Amino acid sequence: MDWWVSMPKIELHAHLNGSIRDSTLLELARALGDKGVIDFSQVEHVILKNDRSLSEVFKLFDLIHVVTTDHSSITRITKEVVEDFAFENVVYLELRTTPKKNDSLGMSKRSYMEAVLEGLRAVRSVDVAFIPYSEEPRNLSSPLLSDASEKCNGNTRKKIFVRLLFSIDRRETTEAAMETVMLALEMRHFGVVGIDLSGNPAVGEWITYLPALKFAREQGLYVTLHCGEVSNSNEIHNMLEFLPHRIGHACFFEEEHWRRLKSSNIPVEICLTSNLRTLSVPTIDAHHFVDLYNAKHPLVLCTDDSGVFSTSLSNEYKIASSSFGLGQKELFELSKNAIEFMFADNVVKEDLRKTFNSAAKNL
Ligand code: 6MZ
Repeated sequence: MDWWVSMPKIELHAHLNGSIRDSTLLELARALGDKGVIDFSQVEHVILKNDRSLSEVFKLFDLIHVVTTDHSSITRITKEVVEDFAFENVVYLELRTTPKKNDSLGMSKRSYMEAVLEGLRAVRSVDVAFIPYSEEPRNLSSPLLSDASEKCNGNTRKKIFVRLLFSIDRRETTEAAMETVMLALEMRHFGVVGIDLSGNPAVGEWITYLPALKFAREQGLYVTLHCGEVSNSNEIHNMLEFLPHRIGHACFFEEEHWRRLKSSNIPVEICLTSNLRTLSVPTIDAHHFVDLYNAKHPLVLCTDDSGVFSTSLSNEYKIASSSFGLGQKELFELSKNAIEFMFADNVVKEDLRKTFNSAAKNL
């Protein structure tokens, strides 16, 4: 496991609230129990349960949202999630989250996202670079991006690039989806680079989100879609026709979908543990990773919800190695290749190529 931890990694599919630490979730739930907002004894076993079907996962998310959706909890979770990824040598993180509105807490989608940004600023143990270079004031060392050569215990401090994707939840209306896209455009200078479509795949219609997704792409935002998490041939077809910049999962694809995917070269975010836990693939041996990898299709390994599925990105690489017989060299290359599909500018990509090249010499 040590090797997979020390290898530099790129995470392109991580949901903020799905990446919450178990200990934090339990602590926040207990505090709400003490205040009488929830019955802690009823939720404890739901949190601690390990195997969940896809529909149970979405029930858990509803519970997580009750527990986490206030400004200070969101700030805390963001800080911890970034620290956890940086700790296992994730050098670039695209973190996605659904901007939420909650009138009773005075929360708007904007104030929710400001709480996330506060969490990025609150990280002390590593350098977090989330403001795009084009927005950095010249000749000023930004308080948000401290000097990467700063020493910590004699070692160069770790640095992690973070970019944000705003998620549209499939329960949302066209107007709500559009509001999320408008907010993403307004917050671009804080490293918001794209839009994700996610949420319970059994809910909602593609046509509802299409106007907002089209608008996002026209305005230069990147778009990634949860695609084929359940069997829905028409929707998968329509999503692939849309030509998103990336897709996540691709579990319930039919022959026609594979053909279209491969000919359009859309990179796929692969989440092995998530797909197994939610029974979206029958066994690891049957996972479409193998076919796509052999076809040299653009792929990236991701965690999806490291908290909910008790995994880490290092663990996903370890699973790929032991399940598909891939060696360290192949998986190092796979990890490095993700630079080509990330939603970041060329300055970041160049910086990361150097990181990987120097790691290749040292590992
Ligand atoms: C689809 C998922 C997901 O946005 O509150 N989410 N959507 N499929 C998945 N695979 C299992 N895992 C997470 O993070 C939690 C939200 O992310 C989406 C769901 O909408 C979930 O409510 P945020 O930070």
